Amino acid sequence: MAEFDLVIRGGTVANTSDVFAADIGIAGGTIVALGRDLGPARNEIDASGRFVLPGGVDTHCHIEEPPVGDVHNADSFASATASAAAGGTTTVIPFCTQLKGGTVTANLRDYHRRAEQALIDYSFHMIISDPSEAVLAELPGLIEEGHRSLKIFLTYDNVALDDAQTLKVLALARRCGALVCVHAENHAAIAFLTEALERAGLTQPKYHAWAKPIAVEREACHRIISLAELVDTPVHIFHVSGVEPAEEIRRAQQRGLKVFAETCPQYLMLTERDLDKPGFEGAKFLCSPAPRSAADQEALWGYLRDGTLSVFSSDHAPNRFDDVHGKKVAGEGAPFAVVPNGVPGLETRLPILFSEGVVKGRIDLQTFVALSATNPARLFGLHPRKGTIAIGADADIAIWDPERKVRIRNADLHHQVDYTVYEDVEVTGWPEITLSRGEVVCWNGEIVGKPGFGRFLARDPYSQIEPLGRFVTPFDPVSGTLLRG
Ligand code: DUC
Ligand code: ZN
Ligand code: ZN
Repeated sequence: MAEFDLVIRGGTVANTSDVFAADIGIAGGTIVALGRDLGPARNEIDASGRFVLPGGVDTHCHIEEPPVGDVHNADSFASATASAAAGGTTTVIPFCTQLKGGTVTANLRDYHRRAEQALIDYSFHMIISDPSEAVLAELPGLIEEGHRSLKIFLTYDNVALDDAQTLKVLALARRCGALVCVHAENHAAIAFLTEALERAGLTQPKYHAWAKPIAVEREACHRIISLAELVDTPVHIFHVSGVEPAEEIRRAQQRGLKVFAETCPQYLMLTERDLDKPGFEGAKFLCSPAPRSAADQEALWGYLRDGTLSVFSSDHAPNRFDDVHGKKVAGEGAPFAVVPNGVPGLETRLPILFSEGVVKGRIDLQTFVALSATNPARLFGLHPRKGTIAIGADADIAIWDPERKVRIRNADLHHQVDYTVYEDVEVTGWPEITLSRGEVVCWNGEIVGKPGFGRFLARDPYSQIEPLGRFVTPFDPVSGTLLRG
């Protein structure tokens, strides 16, 4: 009888720690052997000349969220996870939304039901937009079930929390062992700037960047870091767009705080000028925070290299362009303030990081693996099951052709969005085969995985979410304990 279900032979394996030549033996969906000339298997994949990498872990992507007004998510769990797998990603963490006035539990049950169509494994963040007493009472049980991250917004009318509400969520996260992820922009400042721009008749997409200059992000980063420090709980800051917020984060990390942060492809690839495309085209590129300058782009690579930004996510936002349920919900030429935010990117996240980063010499292969898989898996309590090629880990693997040249075309992508902001961008390197728990999900661009194969990943407590035990006064406001007289 064959020892292995599958052996991947002759490839170059890369982890965050090492790059080495090895065969990978897989049985029962997990990696059971790493070595040379592994014995017989029922199936074999020849990976010579290929990189064999941990499947990507995308810890920030919007999938099948409930409609907000008339805006609908174009992707279902099936289409989004097919697209993710085609781009070398094998785990996603999307968002279960609590809308103001609502509770979390019913939405979570509904979201679990929708996610049953996923082709790859998944976990959830819980968006908290209204931390009422009832919601704060239901969260401990839901966190205990393994929904171990919360997401809060400091802006957007229907979801923004004020400082008092933010502190309540941070304190609860510390009590229950959960990580708070933050969309950090100053809501009142954006409203003030937007109104002023509207009064002056400046409403085309390019003015989105004027309504959300980097100062609104810098301020909110500083604020969330300070509030988290007051209650001694870690925070993770989403979609850092440039130097000023990154400097706030770096300063906090240098002071020893558990402040984690990510950036996304759009902040490496787009600038404010993309919002100024002719006609309404700029709306395609409209995301928040807004794309910044070429100098910010280059600086972000430095923060990715030095670990200030330890996660690279897509912030996949599946709003169609030519559609009244997407960017054109308020009509072609609508003011920027009513255009849905975000760009799609589940499938292009890793090819862009590989091509712009590894191939162009900005990061090495190990850093690529760290940013795309290992660090997000560790930060969200999924490691070592996910994010590494190691004995005992799930056989979530992307086999990359590092030399394949691809001209990105939306027609070739697997999402349900009708555009990509990377149309015609040429990349070198593409994942050829993607495996989830030892099963092929995507083979040379063809999706062979099945909806329903993906499993929910419940997350136990883990070290990144432990508090430091360090307070700004001799009093712990969460436990109510006097630490010294
Ligand atoms: N910004 C968000 O806050 N969410 C979705 C996408 C985006 O650009
Ligand atoms: Zn956001
Ligand atoms: Zn987002």
